[in-house]
Order: sequence, then C-alpha cells, then structure tokens
Amino acid sequence: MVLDRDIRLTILGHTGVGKTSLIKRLKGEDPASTERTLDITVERKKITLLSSSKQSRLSFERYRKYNVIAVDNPGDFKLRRKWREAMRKYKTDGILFMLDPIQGVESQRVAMEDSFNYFLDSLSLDPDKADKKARKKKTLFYFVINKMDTINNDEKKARAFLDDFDIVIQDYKMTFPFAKFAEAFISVHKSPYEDIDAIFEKCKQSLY
Ligand SMILES: Nc1nc2c(ncn2[C@@H]2O[C@H](COP(=O)(O)OP(=O)(O)O)[C@@H](O)[C@H]2O)c(=O)[nH]1
Ligand SMILES: [Mg+2]
Repeated sequence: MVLDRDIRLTILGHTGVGKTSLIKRLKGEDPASTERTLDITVERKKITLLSSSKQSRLSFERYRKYNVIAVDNPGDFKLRRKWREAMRKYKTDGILFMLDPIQGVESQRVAMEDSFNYFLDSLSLDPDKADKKARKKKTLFYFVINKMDTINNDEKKARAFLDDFDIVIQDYKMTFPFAKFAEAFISVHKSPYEDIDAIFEKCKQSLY
C-alpha cells in the first residue's frame, strides 16, 4: 500500500526574496547562509504534516507522508528563461511565488508577470493552445510574503504591499479559473516551524 504523495512545487520570485532560504528551512538546514542561485536545483524532502497527528488512528491521513519536490530557481532576469525549463522538466503542481516587502514593487511585478508567461509557455509554446489548457488546469498559485521580520510583522503593511500586485493576480485568476490561490506571511529566518509547515499543509489541501 502506497501512502506517500507528491507535492511538486516550483519556487519563483525575484532575486534575493528568500527562495533558497525557504527550501533550506524546509530541509531543516540553517537558512542564514545562502549563495546566489545560478541554476535550477531540485530539492526533495519527505514530510509528515503537523495536522496528521490530529487525525484518527484509523485514518490513512495519520500515516501519510508527503514528498515535497521543490524546484529552486535563479531570480536574476537573465536566468529567468530557466523557469520555463524547470516547469517543463519537472511538471509542477503549482507555483510558490515569493515576495520581499523591502524590495521594490516594479521589479517584483515583472518577475510575477514572467512567472505567468513562463508557466503558460510550459503548457504549450503555442499561445492559443496554452490559454486553452490554462482554462482547464487545476493548479496552485501561492503568494508568499517573506521577511515579515523586517516590517515588524505588520500584516496590514504586507497586505498593502500585496495589493500592488493585484492587477497581475487578477490576470492569473482570469486565465486559470480552476486554480487555487493562497497567500502566506512569513519570515523564513524567524517564523516557527508550524508557520512554514502551514504553507505545505495548505498545498496539500489544495492539491488533494
Ligand atoms: N531579514 C530576513 N532576511 C531574510 C529572510 N529570508 C531570507 N533572507 C535573506 O535574504 C537574502 C536572500 O536570500 P535567498 O534565499 O538567497 O534568496 P533567493 O535569491 O530568492 O534564493 C539572504 O541574505 C537571506 O539571508 C527573512 O525571513 N528575514
Ligand atoms: Mg536562490
């Protein structure tokens, strides 16, 4: 009996938002030391979600493990075509798009637009076919605001920052009517493990 399930995520976002740090945290490594990411890297980690211990002993969910397959990507604009390559190669269940409230909005909005276009390209290089596939596609778009410690964990401030991306997010919603959308406010460096885990918990809920 196979209990394990996969959660395949592509981690995208502008340079320096904390993509690699998040993956390090997921793997239980110290996120404090990261180096510039120059290529696609695939990280795998088998996790037991915190909610599983609350399940009945008779429930499969209690014993189920999730293989998180996290595809880390470089954020520099010159390396961004790798995003499409990553999604074509590793057949993602969804995109985890990270944002940094202390970096400028403009460059991050461009990254979000690139993420939209490259994801569509990964469905088909024919734009019309890609749009058609997008209309039926069940997928997940998770917008994660990182570095909450730098804005005193002010969620109101973080929401106001996220509002600056609303135009693009609305386009995602129109293009992918069957997609699930989620948002999280974390600090990879400071959040307790439960808050990091909650991201993957929500991915599970959206995908299964
Ligand atoms: N203050 C703060 N800095 C962070 C946090 N997460 C990541 N960083 C820092 O942001 C920088 C870029 O992180 P990195 O993971 O390499 O970003 P990437 O380019 O998106 O992979 C590093 O100096 C990290 O230490 C956080 O939660 N709070
Ligand atoms: Mg990186």
